[in-house]
Amino acid sequence: MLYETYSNHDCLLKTFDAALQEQQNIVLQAGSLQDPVKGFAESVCKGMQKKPRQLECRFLYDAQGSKLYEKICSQPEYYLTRTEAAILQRYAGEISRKTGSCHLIELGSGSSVKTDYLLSAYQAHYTKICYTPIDISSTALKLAGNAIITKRPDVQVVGIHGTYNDSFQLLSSTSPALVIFLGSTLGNFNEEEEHVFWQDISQHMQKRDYLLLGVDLVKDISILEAAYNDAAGVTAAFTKNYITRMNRELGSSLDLDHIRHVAFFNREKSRMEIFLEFTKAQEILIESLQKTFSVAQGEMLQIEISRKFSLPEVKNNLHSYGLKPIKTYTDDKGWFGLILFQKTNKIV
Ligand code: AVI
Repeated sequence: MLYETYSNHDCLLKTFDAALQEQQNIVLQAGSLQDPVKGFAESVCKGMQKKPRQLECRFLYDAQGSKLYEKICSQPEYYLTRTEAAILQRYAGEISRKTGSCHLIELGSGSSVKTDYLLSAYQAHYTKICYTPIDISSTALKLAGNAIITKRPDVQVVGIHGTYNDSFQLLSSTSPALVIFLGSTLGNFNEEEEHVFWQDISQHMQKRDYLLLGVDLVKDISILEAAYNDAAGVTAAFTKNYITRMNRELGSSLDLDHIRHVAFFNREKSRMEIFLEFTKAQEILIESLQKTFSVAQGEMLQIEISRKFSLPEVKNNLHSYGLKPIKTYTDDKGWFGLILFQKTNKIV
């Protein structure tokens, strides 16, 4: 896979179009990620000034964090990935027939492992498949891209190393498209972030384009809490890796032995809440900004939320952004939902 960097957004869009025309396999890095340490420092500083303190979960995914997340996905308690994969395996053929031939664009593609069911189904029905994975981890993108072009030489891969914001404008040059948003990543947005996200997507999707959305559904609390507190401690290591990243990139000098992972279900807000609890008072230093924040013993920094949904709620909500539900797929236990939407012109 080629890898090129573009700080200018128009230039990125032009190169994206040219790569599609020239059948290149390439990953394009967007300008927003060119100074990740500065972005991280500013984000931590902002999060530490909130009340209660909240850090942005996207910084969980450095190279080590992405690896740990892949490991979480195979833990016995973390049912989300295998349940969604089984739904995809079962219905990818039907989904590909419903949408017809189209450009596949995946937001937050990670390892792209589950997407392979879709690539296989689209290849079985259509020639000339183009896949655009979009992710903030360059390691994950390069590994996934290389694996796909090796296994499926007829699939063209034009990836974007960037944020979701970097990719919305691509939607005007890729129609007809299927936008893929799996893994219940939607659950990591709060309601306000979700609103902005759907507004942006629906503004940029062309009429008749499709969206395939994977959402984790509300279920027994003990199952939810076990999924975020696996016995092998992989989720705890994933959360604590945030601190390792702060120590390495921001010079924070925090003592990891006195910070622990806490995750529980907030029934009122229908979401898992994941925190780092400080078991002794510590100072967080952000060297480049010359800032220090005191954290008291027992204080919890929120690192992530993971909302759990109901199917009618999701379908009604997206309908109001002009995304019409076409078909819903779930597993036998009704633990996870995959919904296919089509863009209409009507915003309700
Ligand atoms: C990526 N995201 C959907 C995961 C989730 O379940 O919210 C992230 C995760 N955090 C802890 N375990 C998994």
